[in-house]
Amino acid sequence: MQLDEVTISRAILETHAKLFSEYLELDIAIVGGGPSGLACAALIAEKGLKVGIIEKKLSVGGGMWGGGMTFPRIVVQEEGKRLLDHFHIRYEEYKPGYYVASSVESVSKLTAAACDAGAEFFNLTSVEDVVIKGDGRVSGLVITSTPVQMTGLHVDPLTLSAKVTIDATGHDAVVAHCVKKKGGAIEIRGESFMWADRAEANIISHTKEIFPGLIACGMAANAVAGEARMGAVFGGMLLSGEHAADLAKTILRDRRG
Ligand code: 48F
Repeated sequence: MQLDEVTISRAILETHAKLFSEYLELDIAIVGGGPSGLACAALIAEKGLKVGIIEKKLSVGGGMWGGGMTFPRIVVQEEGKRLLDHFHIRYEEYKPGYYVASSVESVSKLTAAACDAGAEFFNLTSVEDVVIKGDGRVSGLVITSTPVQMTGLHVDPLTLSAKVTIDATGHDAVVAHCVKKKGGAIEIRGESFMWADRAEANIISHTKEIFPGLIACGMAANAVAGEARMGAVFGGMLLSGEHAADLAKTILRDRRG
């Protein structure tokens, strides 16, 4: 077979433009492809909803790749073990209730699960603002190309719509800050000191709709709530992603009536 460079370029441009255009109207927009966003994406897309993951970096995985201080291992406690099983992530029991998994395998299998479930990824894409109109809820996102953002070039962004948005941007809680910056009534208390047990115990109650149409998930939920951080234990991230998926489904169902 003789390859033609223009056909390669056209294949990329035409297929991505078509997909991008279809995904400008989403059921669920997940901002951030870290562990909580990936788990959430896989568990919502599994139910047949149209899910897009917007990730500013080249690769998804967020803070999970590096494990603990570059040692590529993560710990998941008893409560999160069933999600390791759900995503076919292998682990060993280090001590009762402490399960250790490869961080690389964990990111890879969460990502594969999200792909298999039908979620679509938009990497190198940064969320820089939200759409809030007369109904007072977050109904879309303003997105730009990360290289454009990094270089500070004066290029206007694009916009997508989403019935529900999930802020899974980690410690920075970027989407919550976008809402607050323009006067939206969200109190962002900021992350507190390291206290793994407390942070993990409370993350589910902090995973909630923090503004109409916007759910905080993962470390963003703890940062908004003024909750502790937890370091390289990841059960709470998976469980928070699962809880955000359930909440998003309920919001959509209630809105349909
Ligand atoms: O930080 P991150 O991994 O968030 P998470 O899912 O998990 C937290 C843990 O990794 C760890 C921890 C607990 O074990 O303390 O830190 O809550 O992933 C957040 C993702 O959001 C992306 C960012 O690149 C990362 O991949 N992100 C951040 N800002 C934006 C964004 C933005 N403006 N637009 C798109 N993506």
